[in-house]
Amino acid sequence: MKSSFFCLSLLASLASLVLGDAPNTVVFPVTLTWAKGSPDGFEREMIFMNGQFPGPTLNIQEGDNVEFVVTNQLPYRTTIHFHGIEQYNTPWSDGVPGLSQTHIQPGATFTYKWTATQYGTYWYHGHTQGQLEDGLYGAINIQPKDGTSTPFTMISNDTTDLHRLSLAESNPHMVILSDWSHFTSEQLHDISIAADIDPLCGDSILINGKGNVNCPGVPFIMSLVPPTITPLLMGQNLTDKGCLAPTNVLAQTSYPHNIAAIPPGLFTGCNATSTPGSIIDVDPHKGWASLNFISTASLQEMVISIDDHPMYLYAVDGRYVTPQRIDAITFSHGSRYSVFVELDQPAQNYIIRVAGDGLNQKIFGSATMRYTGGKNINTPHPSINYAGVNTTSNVTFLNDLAVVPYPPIKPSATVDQTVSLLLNRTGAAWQWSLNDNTPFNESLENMTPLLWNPTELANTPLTITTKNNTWVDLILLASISGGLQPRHPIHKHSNKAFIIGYGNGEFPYTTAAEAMAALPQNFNLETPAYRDGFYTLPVAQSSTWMVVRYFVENPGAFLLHCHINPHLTGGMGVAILDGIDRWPTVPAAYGPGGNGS
Ligand SMILES: *[C@@H]1O[C@H](CO)[C@@H](O)[C@H](O)[C@H]1NC(C)=O
Ligand SMILES: *[C@@H]1O[C@H](CO)[C@@H](O)[C@H](O)[C@H]1NC(C)=O
Ligand SMILES: *[C@@H]1O[C@H](CO)[C@@H](O)[C@H](O)[C@H]1NC(C)=O
Ligand SMILES: *[C@@H]1O[C@H](CO)[C@@H](O)[C@H](O)[C@H]1NC(C)=O
Ligand SMILES: *[C@@H]1O[C@H](CO)[C@@H](O)[C@H](O)[C@H]1NC(C)=O
Ligand SMILES: *[C@@H]1O[C@H](CO)[C@@H](O)[C@H](O)[C@H]1NC(C)=O
Ligand SMILES: *[C@@H]1O[C@H](CO)[C@@H](O)[C@H](O)[C@H]1NC(C)=O
Ligand SMILES: *[C@@H]1O[C@H](CO)[C@@H](O)[C@H](O)[C@H]1NC(C)=O
Ligand SMILES: [Cu+2]
Repeated sequence: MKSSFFCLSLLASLASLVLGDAPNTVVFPVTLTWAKGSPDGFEREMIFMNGQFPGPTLNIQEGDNVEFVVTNQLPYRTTIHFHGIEQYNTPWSDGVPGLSQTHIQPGATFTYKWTATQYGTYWYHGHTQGQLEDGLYGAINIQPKDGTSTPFTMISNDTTDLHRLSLAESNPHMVILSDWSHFTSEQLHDISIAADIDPLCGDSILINGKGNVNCPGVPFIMSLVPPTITPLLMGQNLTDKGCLAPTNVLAQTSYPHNIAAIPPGLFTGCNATSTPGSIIDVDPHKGWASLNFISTASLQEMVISIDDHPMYLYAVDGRYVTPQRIDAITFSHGSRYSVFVELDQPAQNYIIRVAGDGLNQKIFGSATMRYTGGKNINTPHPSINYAGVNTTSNVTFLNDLAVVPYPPIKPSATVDQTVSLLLNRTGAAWQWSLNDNTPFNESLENMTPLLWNPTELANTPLTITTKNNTWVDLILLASISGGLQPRHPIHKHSNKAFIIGYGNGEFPYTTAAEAMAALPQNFNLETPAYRDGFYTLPVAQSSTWMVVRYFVENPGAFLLHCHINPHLTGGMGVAILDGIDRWPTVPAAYGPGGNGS
């Protein structure tokens, strides 16, 4: 049965080469190795994919079948997740150990097979412990099917422009924004537990894998702290790395810490480097360029802006939106924003600025957008500064919660099930939870995958079950009772969801319907954002809440988790057993004893 299917799909892919129609099968082999690298001028051990960092871009067409073949030559176990990819009818290829598969052992090969049921910008990354922090990530670019309706006439009705926008969309510049640490993920996790701290201090920002360590000095860093934030520093300076001191009890709680277990270089000790940054070459004869930004950040919230070039946002998390002209975008961890840039300026170099603007750290990186034949830049006109703050009063920031999907789609007005989830820090400064103060212990990576045995965590707060073909509300309650909380980029595996409401304060309601009756101005059921990440509001003065609504249509075991890497490894996740009444039969190759191919 299986081998005849395989032959059929091979035949189909051969036929499509000739005929150009039936689904194509794209085989994409990736060999993972552990070697020394110095993306920001400091050498450490890290992960390479086919000898590259970031990994190679997976370029495919909507409808293609993908065979992503991972050969693990790391000295560690691993898995790979495809961020935002639905895994429709292939939940065993979602890449979460303990949920959808067992680990890929050193020396082993595993083939993830899935179908590109959506178009747009996505990415792949390691999903075993903190491996994302070791550099295991790359871009996915899925071109839409011919005839897909685009929103580009909302940018221009000029036929030349429209032609150029389409060409730009077909040949995008993939721009990966990441943050980088000089410590390995394993070291960071061990330190965070030994010292009992949340290790939210990095070394550099990388753009397409290149960056620098910047050390502008404490007086300059302190000049970036607005007076309203100064009280949160509790009389201390930010460190020379721009970080909140690990002794800050508001950020790190008053649990007993072991500050002596923090090695030099983690929060303090800035050694500047000056390696060449990334260059993105654009051709002004083409009129427009598409920059498809992906945040693969582990720690930092990042603001991006391009000198002298407004951006026409046209897709978010891989899907078209009603376009907007903006100057700056704030990126949550894992999110994707695709923009068009009109190449109508003098042929020069322009700076792409990326600033970490979180309370945890002031950190900055840049790349160059170089016009073909361009000379060096003369006078930069930045829209944002080193801290990601506007430099003039006319800078337009994207409001990510007000983005409208295109074509318009909206959720059901009613739901079949409501699940309230408490976002809290639990029991230690490094430890977080997403339900009932119960961390999703990292040792759960070792369980028999829930896909094979969905009752394994029954009667614990660590699984939620839903029925197929139903609408579900997830109410995300971020509680002030555990102290300050940053915005959490909560990511749902498998399908996207509508962000239908959010606000500050306690949420004394049991359903969205009750809350809507009391707070209609906080809800939007007509044009809500449709995302695979939900960026909760920060908890500073009060608790905050957010309601996301989704349709269950793809049975399987899918993680819902915070995408701040130390929060994920610190337990901030819960397994959603979607469509428990229609539980899938796992193919032998992906079940017990299967070899994943
Ligand atoms: C293009 O034309 C459509 C239909 O008339 C209109 O709705 C849209 O606003 C126009 N686009 C621009 C950029 O003016
Ligand atoms: C903060 O930094 C300034 C300037 O570098 C220095 O004068 C001051 O003593 C520092 N304050 C603390 C509390 O370390
Ligand atoms: C910074 O560089 C100096 C000189 O190379 C070295 O002694 C020191 O250990 C470095 N500090 C960190 C935190 O890497
Ligand atoms: C930044 O924008 C805000 C809001 O428009 C404005 O009040 C502020 O003056 C701007 N900052 C600068 C430096 O112009
Ligand atoms: C803001 O205004 C200044 C001064 O008028 C102008 O030079 C600049 O281009 C404007 N910036 C944006 C982003 O529109
Ligand atoms: C996580 O589980 C492991 C294995 O059961 C246990 O040793 C460890 O103490 C747990 N960690 C926490 C923080 O509960
Ligand atoms: C959140 O966790 C803290 C301990 O970190 C605890 O005191 C508090 O009660 C928890 N909040 C809720 C609502 O359970
Ligand atoms: C789950 O529900 C969706 C939406 O109704 C449907 O398309 C799909 O076939 C169902 N899956 C199963 C396994 O029943
Ligand atoms: Cu978080």
